[in-house]
Amino acid sequence: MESRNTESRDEDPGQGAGTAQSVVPVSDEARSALRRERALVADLQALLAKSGADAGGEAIVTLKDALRGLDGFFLLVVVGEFNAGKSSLVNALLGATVMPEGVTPTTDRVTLVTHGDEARREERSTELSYVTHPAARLEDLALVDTPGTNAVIARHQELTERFVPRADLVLFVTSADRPYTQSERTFLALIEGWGKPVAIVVNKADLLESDAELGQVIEYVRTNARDTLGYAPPVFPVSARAARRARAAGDDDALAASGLPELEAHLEETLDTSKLRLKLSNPLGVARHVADDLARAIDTQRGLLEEDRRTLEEVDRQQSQWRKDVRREGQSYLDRVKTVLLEVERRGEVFFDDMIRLSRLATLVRTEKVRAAFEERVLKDADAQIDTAVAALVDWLLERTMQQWEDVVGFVNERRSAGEERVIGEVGGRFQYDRQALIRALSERAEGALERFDRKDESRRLAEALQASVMQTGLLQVGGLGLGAATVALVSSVAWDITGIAAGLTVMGVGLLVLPRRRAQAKRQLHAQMQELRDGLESGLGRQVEEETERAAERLSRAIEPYTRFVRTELDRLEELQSELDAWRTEHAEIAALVERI
Ligand SMILES: Nc1nc2c(ncn2[C@@H]2O[C@H](COP(=O)(O)OP(=O)(O)OP(=O)(O)O)[C@@H](O)[C@H]2O)c(=O)[nH]1
Ligand SMILES: [Mg+2]
Repeated sequence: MESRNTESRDEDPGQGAGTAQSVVPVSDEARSALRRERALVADLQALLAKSGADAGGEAIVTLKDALRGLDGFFLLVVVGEFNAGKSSLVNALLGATVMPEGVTPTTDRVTLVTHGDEARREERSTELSYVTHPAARLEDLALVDTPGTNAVIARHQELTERFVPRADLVLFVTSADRPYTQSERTFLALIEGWGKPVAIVVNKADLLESDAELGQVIEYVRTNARDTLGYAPPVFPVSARAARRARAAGDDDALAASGLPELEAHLEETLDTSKLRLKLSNPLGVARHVADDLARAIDTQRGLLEEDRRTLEEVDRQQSQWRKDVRREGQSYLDRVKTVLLEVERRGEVFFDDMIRLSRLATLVRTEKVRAAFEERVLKDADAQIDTAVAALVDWLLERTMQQWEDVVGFVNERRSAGEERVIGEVGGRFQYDRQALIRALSERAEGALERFDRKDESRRLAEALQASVMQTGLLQVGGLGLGAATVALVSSVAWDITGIAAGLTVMGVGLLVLPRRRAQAKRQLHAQMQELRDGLESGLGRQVEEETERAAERLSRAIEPYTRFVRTELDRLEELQSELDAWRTEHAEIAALVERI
C-alpha cells in the first residue's frame, strides 16, 4: 500500500496568488455555513483519526484540500476520455491555444489555468502544470485540463481521478462519435460519488451528419447520464474545433452554430447565481464521500468482529462442554480404582470366614503366617491394579488436554484467514494489523502448546501428582505393610482372645459365641477401612482431576483472553464511532440544507 504525505500534497492548485478569485461569503448565512462546515470537516478528520480506517492518511489529506479549496479559485475541471477534445474545449473557451491538442493521449498532467497578465507555463512536477493566461473569463474561475481516462497509460486516469475531489464544477466531455461508453459511465459514477455537480459536453458535434443524428446522441447521453447520476444533467453539443475557427474568423453565426456560446452562457449563469453555493458544497460532497467510506470500513470491521465473537462464544461453549465431559469420563476412571478396593474387601471377607475358626487356632497365633496368607489371598496385586488404573487415568487426561488445544488451533486458523483477503483501506490499517497480530500470536501459542507438549514429561508430572494423592489416603501404608499389619494384629488378637476365653468355656461355647462376634468385628473393621480408603481415593483423585481440568481450562482462557478483550473493546469502540458518525451525518444534512438555500 502506497503511503502518502499526510501533511499536505506538495502541490496545491486552487490556492491562488491573488485572493480576488476566492469566494468571500457575503451573507451571515453563508458565513455561518462556512464556519460550521469547517468544524464539520474537522470533526470528520478527528473521527477518521480515531477510527484508524484511513490507513494511508489519504482521506485526511483530501479533506484538508477540500477545506483549503474554500479559500482558493473556483475550479472548473474538464474531464473525459482521452481524445474527447478536452484540451480543445479549454482552448476554445480561452480563445487561444493554451493546451496542446493531439490524436493520441496528449495531456499527461493536470494543468491549472489561471488568470495572469501574460501567458506563462510552469511545470510544477510530472503531475501538475501551472499556466497563466490573460483571458477575461479566468477572472471568475480557474480552468483545469486533465489527462484523459480510459487511455493505455493508466497513470493518466489515476491523476485525473485523484483530482476530481477538488473540483467545484465538473465539465464532463464525451465525443459525439463514441458517446457515453461503459468506462465513461464508471467514471461519471465516481464523480457522482464525490457529490460533484456535472455539466456534460458532447464534443465533435461537427462529426455528425445531421441535426437528427445529433438529437439522438444528445438524448442517448442524457438518458444514460441520468441513470448514472440520478438526475438529468445539462448536456451541451459543442464543436470545439468549429468554435475555434469561428472565433478566429470573427464569424458569429458559425460560432453560434458551434454550440459553444450556449455552454458559456450556462457557465456564466452558474457562476453568477451559484458560485458561492457550489464552492461551499464542495467540501460537503467530499466529506460525505469520506464519511461513506468510513461507514463501510466500520461495517466491515464490525462484520469481522461479530464473526470473531461468535467463534469465541463457540470456543466457550466447547470449553464448558469439555469440562462436563471430562468430569463425567473422569468418574468412570475413579470407579475403576474403587472396584479394585471393593474386590479387596470381598476377598477379605472370604479370608476372615475361612481364617477365624477354631480349627485354625494353631495358625492364627502365628502372626507371620497370617500376614503372608492375608497378603497372598486378600491384597494380591491390588497395588499394581491401582497403579494401572491411575496410569489409565493419566493417559486419558493427557489425551483430553491435548485435544482441547487441537480444537483451538483449528478454530484459530480458520479465523486467521478470515479478513486477510480484504484490502487494508477497506478494513482499516491499525485494526487489521492488531487483529491479525493477535490471532497470529494466539495461533502460534496454541500450536506451540501442542508442539511443546512433551508427552513423557507431562505424563510423569501428572502421574506424580495423582500418586501423591493416592499416598495421602494412606493406601500404601495400609495396603502394603500397613493394611497387612493391622489385619494381622486384629486376627492375632482374636486368636489370643479365643485362647484366653477358651479356658473358661467349652469348645462349643467358643465356636458358637465368641468366633462369630470376632469374625463380624474383623469384617466391620476391614469394611470401615476400605470405605475410608475408597472415599479418600475418590475425593483425592477427583480433586486432582478437577484441578488438572481447571488448569488446562485456565491456560486456554489465558491464551485466548487478549483476543477476547480485543473483540470486546473493538466492538465497543465501533459502536461509539458509529453513533458519532450518525450525529455527524445529522449535522452534515443540516449544513447541506443551509448551503442549498444560499
Ligand atoms: N472533428 C473534431 N475534432 C476535434 C474537435 N475537438 C477536438 N478535436 C480533435 O480531437 C483530437 C483530440 O483533441 P484533444 O483536445 O487533444 O483531446 P483531449 O481530450 O485533450 O485528449 P487527451 O489530452 O489525450 O486526453 C485532436 O485531434 C483534435 O483536433 C471537434 O470539435 N471536432
Ligand atoms: Mg488533452
